[in-house]
Amino acid sequence: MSSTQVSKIALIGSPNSGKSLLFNRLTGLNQKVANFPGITVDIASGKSADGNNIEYLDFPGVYSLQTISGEEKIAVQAFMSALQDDVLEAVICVVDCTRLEKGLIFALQVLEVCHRYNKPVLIAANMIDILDVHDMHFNAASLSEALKVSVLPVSAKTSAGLAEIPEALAQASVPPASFQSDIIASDESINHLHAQELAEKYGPKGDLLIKAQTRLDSFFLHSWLGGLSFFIIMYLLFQSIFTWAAPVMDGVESIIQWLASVVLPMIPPGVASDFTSDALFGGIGAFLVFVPQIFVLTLVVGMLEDSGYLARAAVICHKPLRFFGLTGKSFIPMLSGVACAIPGIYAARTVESTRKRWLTYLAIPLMPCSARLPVYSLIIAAFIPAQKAFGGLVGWQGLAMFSIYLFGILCALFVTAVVSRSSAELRTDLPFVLEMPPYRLPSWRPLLRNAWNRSKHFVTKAGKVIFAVTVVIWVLGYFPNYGASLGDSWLGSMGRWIEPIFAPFGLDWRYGVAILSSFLAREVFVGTLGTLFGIDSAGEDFTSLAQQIQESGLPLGAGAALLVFFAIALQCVSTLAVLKRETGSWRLPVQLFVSYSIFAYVAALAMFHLVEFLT
Ligand SMILES: Nc1nc2c(ncn2[C@@H]2O[C@H](COP(=O)(O)OP(=O)(O)OP(=O)(O)O)[C@@H](O)[C@H]2O)c(=O)[nH]1
Ligand SMILES: [Mg+2]
Repeated sequence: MSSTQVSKIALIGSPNSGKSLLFNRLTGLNQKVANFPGITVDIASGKSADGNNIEYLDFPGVYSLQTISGEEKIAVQAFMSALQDDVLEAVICVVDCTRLEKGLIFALQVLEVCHRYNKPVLIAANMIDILDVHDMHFNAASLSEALKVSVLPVSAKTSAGLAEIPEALAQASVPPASFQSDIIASDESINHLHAQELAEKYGPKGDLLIKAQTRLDSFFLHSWLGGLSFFIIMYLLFQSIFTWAAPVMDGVESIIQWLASVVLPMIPPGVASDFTSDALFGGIGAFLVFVPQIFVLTLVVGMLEDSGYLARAAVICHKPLRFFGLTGKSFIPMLSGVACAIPGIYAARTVESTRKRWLTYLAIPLMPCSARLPVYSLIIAAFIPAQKAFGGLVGWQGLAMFSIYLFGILCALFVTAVVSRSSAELRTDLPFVLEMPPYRLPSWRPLLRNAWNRSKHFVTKAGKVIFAVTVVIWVLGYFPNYGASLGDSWLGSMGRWIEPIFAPFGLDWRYGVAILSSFLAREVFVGTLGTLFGIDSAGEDFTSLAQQIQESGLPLGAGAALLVFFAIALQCVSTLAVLKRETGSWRLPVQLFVSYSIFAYVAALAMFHLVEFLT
């Protein structure tokens, strides 16, 4: 091997064994890690962080090399062809040493194929830190002797043993032919017996871990206690978005106001000053205020995932989801959709049944994604007072947010229920099998980093679109009369043209323009509206957008209609593009776009009249 040539090392193992965390440690990259099987759905690659010419490949977890299902199949095919085409230098088989038997069942298969293709194997016995905490031990040396390949105890969490990986890789040997013949070795039941025997002989002793887990499960999976705790946990999740993020949001708002008060006097009055005030502070500033909520939401969902609770939630949800034509496997894709539809759509690869996956695709765009959050927050802040009831237990704004989130979820379930009942074929299902990950205390650092990255990504990705749209909107709204009257601007004339579309639910043309601009990406709505109100209130003191909406006298029904419209409409170009990629055709994305737009419009109209009737 020449010094410039890169050697590729595959990281392979059962789901949830810690491959991605190990990969992140080895490469310094940031693959998604979570305490839930089936998180990685694509192969990621990255250069070794310590500068030697090693490239690590992080594979999706697989239970068996003789697999048949969705993303596992892709992973196995990719692994096998990497072996066949001789692109790998060596293989690291990651085994969770707290669940040694399960990991070994798969490791034995890996040894078998690596023997066939003449590839050295290193077994990384991961999560050794957990054994240390419980003062348990496992005999890596004897296991290594029995398997005739190196077994290196490591912890991707604490980085213990990781420094020895390059050395161990260099010395790793090709596994010898097993004592079983080829035909028998591919028989899984023999593998199971062998793995069980090895785990009993060399694995950690004691059932400390299992007892605590079972006790927790008897609560969280209890028929009604489980359901109740699920509801409470989800409710707290939404309250936390408001209560934890509120001070930071206020902080961001004060900083923007302060910046505006410092910067604006330095620019001579005229076009440049108006642009800075309306488009930069008004438009982009209005959107930045909501970033802390995205941070908190990602953090809390990450905590739940890492603790092992989400897999229990998927079990709790399986029965009700089945009623709506989905399966427990749809839970994680749908919940990921609460952050963003795009990872949700990728996560749907773990839904084995094609029909159920298709139904899951229908549900995901209706899940309340974080791009909707700024819109919801703005409207809620404009209409609902920031007061608490029941001795501070319930915040009205949090409650409103919970309701609108619930509304989105109910819409998703309504659609899948109706569509799944439309054909008998869609009702058939594969059995629901989901391995329960262990309960763990969440590790803070990766969670904080993940939340930070997500917010940063949101700002940079959405920021570009928002900036571009804001500039266009500002130019159209400012000229030809230099901001003297928004109504007489170019945008004003266009706005009047589209006004009849949204007038039936009480919105004037400014909202119409903001809604149309948000078909690129929902969060653009806030920036556009901020710019428009900015031009309109030229010369006045900087006030928050929510306050300006409040003062503009928008009827409550129109606010409610806006919420409903945004909950349903599929205003996201990226979601449509990813759906096209995953389904291989434009058919489903176009169908969804058209039908959800109509559905959104009709529902918003109904909401407007309902509220008007009641108030
Ligand atoms: N205590 C401890 N936890 C770990 C260790 N390695 C990984 N984890 C945790 O185990 C869980 C699974 O880690 P991942 O890296 O996502 O596992 P994976 O093998 O990539 O999983 P899939 O992509 O779903 O196949 C996460 O909650 C990690 O934080 C470790 O060495 N010690
Ligand atoms: Mg992974």
